[in-house]
Amino acid sequence: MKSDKHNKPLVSHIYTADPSAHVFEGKLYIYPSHDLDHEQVSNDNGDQYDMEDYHVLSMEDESSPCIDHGEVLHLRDIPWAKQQLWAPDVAYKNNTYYLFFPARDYDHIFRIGVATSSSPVGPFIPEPSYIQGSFSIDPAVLVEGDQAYMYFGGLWGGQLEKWQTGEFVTDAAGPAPDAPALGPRVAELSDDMLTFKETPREISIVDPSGRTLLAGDEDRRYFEGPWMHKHNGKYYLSYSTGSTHKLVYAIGDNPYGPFTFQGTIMTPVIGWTTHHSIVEFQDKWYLFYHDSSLSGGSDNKRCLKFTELKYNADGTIQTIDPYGDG
Ligand code: FUB
Repeated sequence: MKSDKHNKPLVSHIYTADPSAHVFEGKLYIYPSHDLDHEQVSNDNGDQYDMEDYHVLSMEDESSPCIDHGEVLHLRDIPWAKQQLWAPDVAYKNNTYYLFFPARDYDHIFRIGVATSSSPVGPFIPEPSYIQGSFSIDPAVLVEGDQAYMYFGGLWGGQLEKWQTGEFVTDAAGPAPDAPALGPRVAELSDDMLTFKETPREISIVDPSGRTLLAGDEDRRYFEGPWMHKHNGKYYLSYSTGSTHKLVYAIGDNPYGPFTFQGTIMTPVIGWTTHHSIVEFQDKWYLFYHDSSLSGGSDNKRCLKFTELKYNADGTIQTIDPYGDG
């Protein structure tokens, strides 16, 4: 039976967004961004998302209360980061929990950092510098046996357009509408999870005919918030389409792709951003996401929610209407 916690704010004492959900030690842990109630200007650069710390949430099962374990990392303790702690993720390997997070450095460039803990609820101790060679936002890490891959990247405020040459170009524009869309990036992580083992590669997302999605195809092209999960041996890359506010997915045969576009996981939510994660827990699959319902629609004051995610027999995902009856 569906718990009455589905599609409701998971917590309401703080604003939360960008949930990365994982099962650690038999329990469900959720690593969100912590939205703050401030007066920053709202613009396409994302200045309104001016977050300063991370909390960890957990649930024993889908019906139990969601516990806030409190602040586990603060901006003031990260030597290289100046502002904007955006969407994080956590991975477990080497008996250690690794919190990966994007932030702007003192040159206003988004980089991706890592902090470690022996516990899934932290506290997390940051490394002195960001991961060398990292850029842009929204890290999501897939651990497969001894290997781990980081997926990342976001357009507009996430600065992915500025890295097309491999260097940061301050005023670089995005591709023309009829040119190939920018793809998210993937890099294998080193065994100690603290560095990239390789130069990040751009992921190709193609339509069912094998043609690369175009930049003007805003209903399908990659914008931000990548997530990677495996189902029946296939690799599912899911992400936000940004300007068209959808969560969509593409399927591939290996961690690097290419990935073939499939369809929509979730139709638009209240608020501009949409960001998610997918996790299998106690024999069900769940979609964690956010909307701005708790604040009455304020883009930078979001709240986490979850619902069950269902596959069809052919491996495709059933589209979810966040405000439907289903
Ligand atoms: O929360 C700040 C940014 O908004 C995230 O990094 C994006 O994915 C979007 O949700």
